[in-house]
Amino acid sequence: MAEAPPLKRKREEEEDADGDGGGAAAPFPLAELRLRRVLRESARDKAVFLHGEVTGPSGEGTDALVILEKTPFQEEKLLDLLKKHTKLELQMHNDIYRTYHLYPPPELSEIKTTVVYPATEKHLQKYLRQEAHLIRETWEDYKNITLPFVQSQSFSIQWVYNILEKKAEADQIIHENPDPCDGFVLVPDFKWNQNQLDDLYLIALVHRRDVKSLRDLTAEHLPLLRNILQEGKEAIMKRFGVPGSQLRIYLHYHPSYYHLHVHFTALGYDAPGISVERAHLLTDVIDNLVLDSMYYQKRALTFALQADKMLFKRFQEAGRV
Ligand code: M7G
Repeated sequence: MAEAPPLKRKREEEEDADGDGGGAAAPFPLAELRLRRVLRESARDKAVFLHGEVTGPSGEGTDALVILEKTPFQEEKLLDLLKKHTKLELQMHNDIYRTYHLYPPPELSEIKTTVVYPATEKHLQKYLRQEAHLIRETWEDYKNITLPFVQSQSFSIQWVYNILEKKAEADQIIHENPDPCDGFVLVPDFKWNQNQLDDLYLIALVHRRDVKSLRDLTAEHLPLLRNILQEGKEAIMKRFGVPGSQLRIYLHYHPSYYHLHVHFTALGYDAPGISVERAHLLTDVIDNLVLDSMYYQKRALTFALQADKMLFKRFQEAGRV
């Protein structure tokens, strides 16, 4: 088990209501949440995704997405976990084999809780368990089907601008290259609670705002991508002591947010979204662009789409699935 990062800083509890990320936020009214449905649960990830509704003073409800997730063990807290007011209740005993229910004190049984509030239908859809199909998107498909759809429908990227403009998570920045063209900001991903390195997860957000995804990349972006690779690895080594050879550094295609960003995760961590149909290693992306500047405007890219996603319907209407 890896040691805790040398520095853990507490995040702002939430973004403020106007979305610019500044100022103190009112706490999320968890006790007033009405559970509408369980969108998905994962025994493997020990996580559950909930659609809830918060009823305001006027009586009408606002949708909220709540993700509850059990966190990995922290080595330095194990002694406390075994000794400190922990209740051990026998479940079964057979010969030399016993299983127990262990009830730790509340401070040692944290559940990481992510809240999107107010949540849009798209946020809820993202976590709803549905049947998926592989799509093989040619450049023509991208131009004719995907791009118009993305331009009209994609998630707001205000949170990205808040980070780039230091309106949110400014105290979280691990590294910044301020160059407006070839620079980026490296911050912990909000999937990571920063308590242990086992599930280390950071993202590099580029300063320039004209690159949506892998599809926009050409050789012009090589200096930017090389900066992210090199400086990102160095900054993570310096801050967390994890060498570049133990990092998985990749882009998603499709991403959820169409502002170019690169994921840095611990190699030993099976982070969501590392499957072959979604993750593209940054080193491979750089090599492909060196070979052919128009590589990502020429080749077909494969990704999985859930059957009830609007984009899937567009591909169906165009006779592409
Ligand atoms: P993606 O490839 O666009 O989509 O990655 P995915 O969420 O389906 O993987 C965006 C990444 O940004 C994800 O790893 C998110 O966990 C992360 N992320 C999303 N939001 C809204 C925030 C945020 O407000 N702060 C931080 N630090 N990370 C975020």
